[in-house]
Amino acid sequence: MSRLIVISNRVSAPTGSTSGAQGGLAVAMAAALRANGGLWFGWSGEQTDQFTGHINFQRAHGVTTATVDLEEQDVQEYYDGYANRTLWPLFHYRIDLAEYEREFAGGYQRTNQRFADTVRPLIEPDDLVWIQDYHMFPLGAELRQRGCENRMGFFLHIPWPPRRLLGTLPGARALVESMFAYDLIGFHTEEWLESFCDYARQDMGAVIEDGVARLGDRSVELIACPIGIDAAAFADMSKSVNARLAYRRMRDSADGRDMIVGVDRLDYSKGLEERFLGYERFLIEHPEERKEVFLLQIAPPSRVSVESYQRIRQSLEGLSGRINGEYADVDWVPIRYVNQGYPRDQLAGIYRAAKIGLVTPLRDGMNLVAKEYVAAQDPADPGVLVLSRFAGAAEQMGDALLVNPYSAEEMADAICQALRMPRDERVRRWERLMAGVQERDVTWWADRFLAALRRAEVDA
Ligand code: ADQ
Repeated sequence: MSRLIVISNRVSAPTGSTSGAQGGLAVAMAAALRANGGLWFGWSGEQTDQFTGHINFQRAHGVTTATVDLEEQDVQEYYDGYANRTLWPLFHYRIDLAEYEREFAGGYQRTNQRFADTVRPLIEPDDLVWIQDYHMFPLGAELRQRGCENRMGFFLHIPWPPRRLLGTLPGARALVESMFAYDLIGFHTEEWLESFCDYARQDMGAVIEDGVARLGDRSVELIACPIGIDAAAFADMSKSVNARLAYRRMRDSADGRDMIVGVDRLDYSKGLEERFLGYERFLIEHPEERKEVFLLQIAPPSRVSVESYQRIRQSLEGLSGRINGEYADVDWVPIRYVNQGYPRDQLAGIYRAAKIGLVTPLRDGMNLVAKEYVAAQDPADPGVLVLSRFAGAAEQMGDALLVNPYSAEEMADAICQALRMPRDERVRRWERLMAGVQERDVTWWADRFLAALRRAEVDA
């Protein structure tokens, strides 16, 4: 059987825990690597003065990881620059925030070439190569140029933007053309896949038939393959001692009030300002409910060196301060806004204590918080998921209350509906959501992608 080479910007070394303490992606990759052998390659997260290509191998719990340090300039241009200031905003429909700089594009290409030079000698002829996410679009083509004829798959964890938006990116064509080096490309949803096809067809003249896109003498198979969570482990974890303690702490501090919870990286794509405004609208329209609920928003800062992330942080501080100043009373604060991360077991307890999971990104490839919230609920008395129509997860989670996050009114109505929803309806909706979360978990996702990659037609 062929070995597996996973390549992603960052690598999560397995901890050996089976309790859901690690994120789903790390668990699924570790399981696939244990089953197939091979290794996981990526950036160490460390910076050096000069790129040396020295690989640091580590072996833990049956998985080999191989990481390299990057030069400071690479980190600035490839990671902070092209990945996080160009592609991330553009692919989340925020061309107003996207920065198009030649240095970023050049640094991105150079760093991908460095990754290709470094990982190429580690790849044996029969290995399956699986490259992850927007940091590494051109890596497949770079590896092909270095004589790599292996089966190669790519999975995109974020949305694919509409064709007219992508058209604003200098070099968009070349980027998409480079993706034809892969044998298989996976997206979370049909919608992202369709957008890719639209660009490839209309702007590049690709021919797409039966899930295969052809351009010149290259062809690539395309699939929608939604990622899931490690559902069984997460559900178990929601009953662990630490989860129970967190649950108790929340219930005690709630003092009989209903808790609404939001958990997100602090990122403009997650719609946090709109969420606060939707919640404020609910407070305005339902003064009688004011002291009966509160919103707990957990949002650990991310990508702090990027200016747009500093701005969103400031703006959320202002907004939560204003709303609290306007509506709080001596014995009640409407928003508890917390800027720190929590261990996953505590998070599970917090989700379980919340009557509503408010997951309202403006755009999201999938959104795993929606699935974690469902997995953590008490089957006898589950809470209600309020989910943005614009999260990839909405394609699978039609039993949530789906909302347009740009509409404060819709969000306010959904909060009200969720708070008043009878228990039997909550149970009915939750059972269907949970069945989906369990069936299509992260192992299902990895197995399905790898099975498709093994079957994919390979160009001669
Ligand atoms: P993200 O944008 O990071 O992922 P998401 O899918 O919601 O978004 O995953 C976030 C993860 O971080 C969740 O597992 C969550 O529990 C954890 N997390 C968030 N806040 C936390 C906190 N305060 N403390 C502890 N943990 C916290 C990208 C894409 C998504 C896609 C995933 C996977 O943007 O759309 O679903 O990759 O493909």
